[in-house]
Amino acid sequence: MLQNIIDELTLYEKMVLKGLESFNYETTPENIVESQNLNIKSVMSAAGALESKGLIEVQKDVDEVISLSNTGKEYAEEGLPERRLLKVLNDENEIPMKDLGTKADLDSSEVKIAIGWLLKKKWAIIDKGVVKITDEGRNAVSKEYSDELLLDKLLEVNKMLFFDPSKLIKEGFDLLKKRKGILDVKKEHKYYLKVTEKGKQLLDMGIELKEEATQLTHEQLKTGSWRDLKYRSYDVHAEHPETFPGKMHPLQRTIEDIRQIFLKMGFTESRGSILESAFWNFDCLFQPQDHAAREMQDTFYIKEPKNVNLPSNKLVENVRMAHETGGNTGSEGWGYSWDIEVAKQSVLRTHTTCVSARHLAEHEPPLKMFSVGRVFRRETITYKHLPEFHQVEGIIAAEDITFRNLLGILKEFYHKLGFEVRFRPAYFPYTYLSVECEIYLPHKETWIELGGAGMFRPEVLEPLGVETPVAAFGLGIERLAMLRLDIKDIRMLYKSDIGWLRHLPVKLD
Ligand code: FA5
Repeated sequence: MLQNIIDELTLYEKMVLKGLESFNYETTPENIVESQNLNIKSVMSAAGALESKGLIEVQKDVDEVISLSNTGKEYAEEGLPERRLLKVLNDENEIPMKDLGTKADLDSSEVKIAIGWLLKKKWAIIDKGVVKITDEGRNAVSKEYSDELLLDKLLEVNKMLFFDPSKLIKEGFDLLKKRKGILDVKKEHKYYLKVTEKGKQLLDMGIELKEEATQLTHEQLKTGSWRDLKYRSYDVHAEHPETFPGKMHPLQRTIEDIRQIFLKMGFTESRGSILESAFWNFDCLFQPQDHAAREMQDTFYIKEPKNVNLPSNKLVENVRMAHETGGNTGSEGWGYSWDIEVAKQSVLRTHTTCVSARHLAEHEPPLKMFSVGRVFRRETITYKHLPEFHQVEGIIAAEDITFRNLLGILKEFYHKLGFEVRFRPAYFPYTYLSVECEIYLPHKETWIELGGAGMFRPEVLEPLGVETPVAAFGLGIERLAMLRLDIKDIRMLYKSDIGWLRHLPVKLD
């Protein structure tokens, strides 16, 4: 393990570690720069890498540092303006204001500063336009003041820490900071490097400094000399920026997964259209024309086109008979007068079962068919209801297909998606026996309804000319996706919440 870490170290990282070892495991980056003959950038970037591997600690301090500005340097070298004026005053005792500049070799702005500070330091007084030296001024001639001592010191040492304990400096600083543009106060980052216990263990194992091959030349490849070079191991655990590769939307992912399951179970896929006639959506499925689901408040009826062509007369007549009298189905039918105009109305399909009905009209059993698609209902939106959602629909038609087979297939399907399913008796106008599938939510300790299923009734099959039993099911996909993604609100699937989408796995469990 530690050897792996050694193998993954860059040459610079090794040099910094070795350098720290020679300073008894801790020192400043500047010392490493000198001892290892590296530049500060390389040392700091190697230190960052070593820190992320837990081999050293990088302590960071911020110092406030003072240094002299250009004016400050000039004052330090030539004396403060008031000092220069004091010298002349000491010789001449008094000087008229107007002569100050020439006598002390100061420009007009410096004269102003000089007078101001002469008065502040009580080195002179002004009397009727004449500047006169005071006793305090005479005493000051041979003394250096704290501001001047600080200037001298800064000139000598270049910069010093702001928090210097010396009183002298503090007083000097207080005086100088009242004047503009003499001192520069800056923040300086200071680093200190310390080898951790893990780093020490690594150093104890011995770190060899050897040049590593970084870029191979054509020559090295041709002659095979690349074989004898030393390479650094890749650190597969190195920190890296987070990336968000493009991936399928989780709802589409779920649809694709469902598709794969049915294809692997031997089903063929069929597609229908979103715009359907009431005939295929309802009538064909033995749903009476006064059924609640057909009402305007449950179904979207389309204005344009208002009507859709119906299939062959024979099929339409068979359906009429099934509804009115039961026809040849052995049933009494619904016992009302069936209206072809109602059947012609165009609707947005309310379920995918119409795709199954069409498929049965066009294909001979035995068959196993599934279809996936959008369906539409006039629903109030809630955490588990949408007006537009997806269903997966399927039929299995063969001589010996039974209700038990249907339950087995549904169980198998949900198991493949990792869910436990249970069945409850239900009612659909087009199936008998009928069930609803429910899935267990362990964290809520409840069951959620995911779909309906059953054996198509003779009133459905006979008009379509189907002579074998047909098992059918229709399952909601959004609700299934909610379970897979562990989301509490179905609307999340249509929200385009990029933060949530980015952090979802590429492959769902
Ligand atoms: C049907 O749509 C039947 N056609 C299913 C069927 C097919 C039964 C074949 C028998 C034979 P239902 O209306 O219960 O059934 O809808 C099926 C599933 O769609 C529901 O269990 C639910 O998971 C989902 N679903 C229904 N309404 C909504 C909605 N508004 N929003 C989201 N999902 C819904």
